[in-house]
Amino acid sequence: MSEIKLKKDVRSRNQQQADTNRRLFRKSGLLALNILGSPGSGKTSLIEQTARRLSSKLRILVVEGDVETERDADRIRALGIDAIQFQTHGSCHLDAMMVAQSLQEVKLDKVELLIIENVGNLICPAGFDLGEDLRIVVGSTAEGADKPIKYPEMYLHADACVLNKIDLLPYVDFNIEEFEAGARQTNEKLRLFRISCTTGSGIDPWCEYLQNSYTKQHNNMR
Ligand SMILES: Nc1nc2c(ncn2[C@@H]2O[C@H](COP(=O)(O)OP(=O)(O)OP(=O)(O)O)[C@@H](O)[C@H]2O)c(=O)[nH]1
Ligand SMILES: [Mg+2]
Repeated sequence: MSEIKLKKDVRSRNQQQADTNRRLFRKSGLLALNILGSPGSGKTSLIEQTARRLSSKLRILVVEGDVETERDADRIRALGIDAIQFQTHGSCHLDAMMVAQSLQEVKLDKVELLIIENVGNLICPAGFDLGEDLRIVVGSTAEGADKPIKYPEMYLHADACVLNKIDLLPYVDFNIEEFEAGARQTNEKLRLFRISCTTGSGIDPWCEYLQNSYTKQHNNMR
């Protein structure tokens, strides 16, 4: 089999499972997030902050994707939030089958907000639909403002972009306008958030966006 044919088969199998996941999520009435971004951009920190604010309002389940270790799931569990760790043992992204496997034993009708943290990587996760409702790309001021134009796939299909670590702006050479213009150039519909998970700055509008998205989804199902 040629490499191109093999890639097409992998993508189409993934898409079938992603469609199945999405149907299941819709039936359960939950809002599913796929959180992507480079290693260390602050994906888990964002989930921790989100869980702290929203766990009294929405029942949250987190699926953590990592190449190795249970560390990120342990961080979420330390907050009293249910978390499942999926270790890919080498794969640089989650796929829809991995998500389905992670959720096999879960009663999804008890979940209102499902947060999936993808493997830290600015390339591969972009090509794999997991069945999510919202795709969120997390960047940080430590990575350089040119990332959206250098890795456009990540931004192209995202619904929102969180720029994290804005507390570092006085110390790093980072042009926030350049970053946001690059992100918008790739995807003009992108919702932009400026956040610091360390200070908590910008977390409120982000959580409001999630709550409104959940309410909209829930009302649409009636
Ligand atoms: N200064 C600062 N540091 C942050 C912020 N958010 C996260 N960090 C730090 O950045 C590092 C990486 O954060 P994580 O949340 O583990 O990043 P991640 O994207 O989940 O990393 P991987 O799962 O390994 O891809 C940690 O040392 C965090 O404490 C922030 O807003 N400001
Ligand atoms: Mg993480």
